[in-house]
Amino acid sequence: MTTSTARATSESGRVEVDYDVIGVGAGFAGMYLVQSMRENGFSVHVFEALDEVGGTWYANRYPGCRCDVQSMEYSYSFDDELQQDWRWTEKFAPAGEILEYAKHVADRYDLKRDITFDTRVVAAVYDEAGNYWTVTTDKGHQFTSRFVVMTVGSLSEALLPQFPGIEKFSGQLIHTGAWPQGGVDLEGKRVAVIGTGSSGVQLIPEVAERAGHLTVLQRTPAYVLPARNVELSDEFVTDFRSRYGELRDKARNSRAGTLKFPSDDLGADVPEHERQRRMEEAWAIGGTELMQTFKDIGVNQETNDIVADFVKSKIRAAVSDRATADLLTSMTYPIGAKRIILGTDYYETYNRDNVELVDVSADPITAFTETGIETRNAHHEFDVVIFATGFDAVTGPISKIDVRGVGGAALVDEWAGGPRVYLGLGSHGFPNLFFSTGPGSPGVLANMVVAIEQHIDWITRTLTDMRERNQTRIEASETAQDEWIQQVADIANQTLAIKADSWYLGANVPGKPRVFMFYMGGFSTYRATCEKIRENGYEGFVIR
Ligand code: NA7
Repeated sequence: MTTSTARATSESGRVEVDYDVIGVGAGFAGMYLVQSMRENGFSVHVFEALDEVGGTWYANRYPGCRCDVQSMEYSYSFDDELQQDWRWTEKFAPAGEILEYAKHVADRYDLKRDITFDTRVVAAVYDEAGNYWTVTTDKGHQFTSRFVVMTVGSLSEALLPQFPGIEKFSGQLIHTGAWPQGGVDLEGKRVAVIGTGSSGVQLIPEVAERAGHLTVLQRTPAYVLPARNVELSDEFVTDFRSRYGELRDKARNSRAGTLKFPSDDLGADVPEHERQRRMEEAWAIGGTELMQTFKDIGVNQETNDIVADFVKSKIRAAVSDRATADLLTSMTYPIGAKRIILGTDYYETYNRDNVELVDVSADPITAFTETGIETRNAHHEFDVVIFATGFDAVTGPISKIDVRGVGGAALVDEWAGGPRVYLGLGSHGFPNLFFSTGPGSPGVLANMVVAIEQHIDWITRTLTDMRERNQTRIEASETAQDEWIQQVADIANQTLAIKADSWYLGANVPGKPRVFMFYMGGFSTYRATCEKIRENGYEGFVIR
């Protein structure tokens, strides 16, 4: 074990540290952390496990991967010149283009000189006496900092179900979240895709084009809305750029950090023919437009049923085989309770001769064999098995790090019953540790880039205020944290989102506590709350 810099006690009695701030992860959050801290005169360093910036957009390079928030909105707003210069080509950007954007930003602001790649943070330990953190990497190096910011990403810990016999399989096993660099040759092969969440839905039509035969193993069907992705015209881009400032403000003051605004009407108040007309219009526009048609889709079961039935009718119209259509429409949870999925030709793909849908809820996977997958009633032979099985979301990557707070308390123990974070930003017992888009904040329910900028800006301003007042220690109070967690739970409990076994609740990970991880009161309300707390002298935080 080596230590990069010897620590010494300065004349002021304060322990000297290597950096003011260490960030963990160089996705969009870690990159902006470097930029923002630097701009404000803090020394900062970020460690990244992969060998490139971009986080999830670097790891998820499976065919068809793209963002479900419009590209002109899913981008940084901190520098007007950047948003004026960068030219997005499509309404919903493919992962590769988002990665190019991330690399462009890294080069443009020379971010990489403050990022160490190929280096995973394995531990972060707080020293109470000296009020600093020691961060240990998998290379055996230690670095100290006054503050640590977890910029680890929400969907960075791939979930690979451990089926019995998986090690015996002689073909290729791939997870969508760790797609091989050089791509995968699927030409003419017998391919399985396990999982029909966002990754599966984006991937399946692409695999069907290449594979000899594709078997989709579906446990729960998804509500898939047509993305209707298009190339962006010069006129559109020019107009958007000319109004960027105003549009960014609108997004920041919206429910989801996007330019989507729900209707003011309750489903029950709209006559049946008008409901139908609205839903048809929204379906034709595509994207998440359908989810904006009535104000109460997310909270009222009857309104939700109207929209869910509409989608099911569209699926039936698209899929020619009756039994397959039955399976694809067999969802029993409310629409929107799991993350809504945007697809392109997803349902139509099941009309191809080389595509088969297997229901693994009725006939579960029991084991892998040398040549394929065994279900209770059948054996399927494959050359390639693709796991589109999702992620140990939000808390997964944090719990992989041995985080120790006051008195050596382990974060994983403190969070054993679910994450405990005030405002999604700081945790009691873990002073000077911040989370970017952490549990208890709107997180993935908002446009992630907007949410990231809001969090990093808030953290930077907090550190700046503390520097001005010669303060060095900030910690969430236990009372404020308890109240916030209760508020987050109360809001979630008023919605239909708790009625699905989704990764929002940790329900996809065996043994993970079932706790709704996101603040559902809306991004604009959340942002205003964070600002008010700051203006009121950081209410709920103890600073000294
Ligand atoms: P998701 O949305 O968590 O989807 C994972 C899919 O894999 C889902 O259909 C799961 O079925 C299925 N799954 C998971 N484990 C199994 C096992 N053991 N057997 C069969 N099927 C399984 O992950 P994605 O990567 O698609 O999307 C994650 C987010 O990335 C997405 O929401 C966007 O925000 C971007 P289940 O529903 O659990 O029955």
